Amino acid sequence: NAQSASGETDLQLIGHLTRQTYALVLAGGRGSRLKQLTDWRSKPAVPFGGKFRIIDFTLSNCVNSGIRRIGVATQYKAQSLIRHLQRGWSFLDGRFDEYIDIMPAQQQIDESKWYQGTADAVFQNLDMIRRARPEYVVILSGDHIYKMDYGRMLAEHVSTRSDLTIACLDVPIKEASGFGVMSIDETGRVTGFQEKPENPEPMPGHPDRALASMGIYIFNAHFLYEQLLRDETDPRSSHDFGKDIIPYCVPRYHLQSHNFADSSVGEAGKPPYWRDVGTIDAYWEANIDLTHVIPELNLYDEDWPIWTAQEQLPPTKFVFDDNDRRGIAVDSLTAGGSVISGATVRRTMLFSRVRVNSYSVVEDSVILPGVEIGRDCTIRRAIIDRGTEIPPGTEIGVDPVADRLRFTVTENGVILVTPEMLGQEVHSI
Ligand code: ADQ
Ligand code: ADP
Repeated sequence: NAQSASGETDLQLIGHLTRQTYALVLAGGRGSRLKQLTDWRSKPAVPFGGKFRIIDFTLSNCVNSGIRRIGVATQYKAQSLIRHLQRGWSFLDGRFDEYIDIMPAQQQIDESKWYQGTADAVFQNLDMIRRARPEYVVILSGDHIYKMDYGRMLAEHVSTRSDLTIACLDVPIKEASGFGVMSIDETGRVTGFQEKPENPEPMPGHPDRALASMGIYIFNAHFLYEQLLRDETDPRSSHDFGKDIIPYCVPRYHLQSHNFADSSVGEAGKPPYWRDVGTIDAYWEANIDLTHVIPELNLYDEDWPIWTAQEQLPPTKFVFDDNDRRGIAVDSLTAGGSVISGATVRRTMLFSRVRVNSYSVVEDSVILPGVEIGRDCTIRRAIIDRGTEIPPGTEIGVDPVADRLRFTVTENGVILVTPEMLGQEVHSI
């Protein structure tokens, strides 16, 4: 029938467009609101969801959308990120013209000059992008958790004949000053853009919502090159997309908005999922949400797999021994290589290679890879960073005064524990 025939044509068209696209993932940010979680690694390299790192979501979106020529611009403490990309993403090794280019800041042009704004990060890698001869360039951030089909956004970008398309979602107005805030006309064309305004403009008819840029841009490649070259010679520019390039382009060119709801990948009837996980509280909450009976984010969708570096690990073992000490975990996720012996784990995200020993109770917590929890510990509402050894008998989340003396405690009472806070060396990041 006519409908399925046109659906097929759409898919063919999108497949054609994604093959002409280069994706550049900005992965240089520290994410300083994540406190000590980003002392040794950049935000995109922070572990998330038991097996993944934050950047895996953006990269999986690329691969699942059919965009397989990808650059990753790194900057702040990139070692852990680069190692992860080499271990997990090297299947894009250039065969079939599918690849990941790692673009470390300090190796380009002038060694003393790190990237300035986000536009400068792209400008410094322009040669690498040009060599791929793309028609379209997607600029992404490696900082967010979401599932999105960039192909659908690309199709809209092409059908509206735009120079630049910006993905957006509506956010509560009180959070809007952390974003680029846009106004659009009835055709979706962008008519105004303010980066992180103090008084964000509400959406027409919705005084409590604002239209926020997600920092996801699709440029016609030649238009991008022109704009970057122009911007780079402007002495007043801070060389940032949100601060400089987009405000300059709004009155001069065709900028289109793309509604995230139209390309978000999720179950029908569920609100589109997008999280910044930029603070300790948001990070804890997004991980704990995955332990709920029906989480907001579905990691089990085989049509949209999240790819990552998989360690070769034995299965997790639960030991229920002769003395009736039960090793159990309920409402929890556990990655491979862990042993839960004679301990109780509830509503907790356990990453790989975790040990929880007898008489210990762990609740509402996020336990990163390689953590060892000794006997007789009580741990509640905590994030325990990679490789921390929790000595026997430790209490975390029991006495707020004692917690504040040793650990980082958030407004919402989430406790961050790192090896250094316990006087231990950091062995792995
Ligand atoms: P922010 O996220 O606040 O706002 P920014 O700090 O520039 O903008 O970071 C954007 C992305 O680029 C992040 O992923 C960061 O890690 C990375 N990054 C920053 N500087 C970099 C550099 N020099 N080199 C490599 N990577 C770098 C942006 C937009 C807003 C929009 C929000 C949505 O400016 O308009 O609303 O994203 O989150
Ligand atoms: P913990 O006893 O604190 O849980 P251990 O590392 O001592 O941690 O032991 C892990 C698990 O291995 C124990 O829970 C127990 O089930 C099992 N185990 C340890 N020692 C023995 C033993 N001597 N005989 C049988 N099982 C044992």
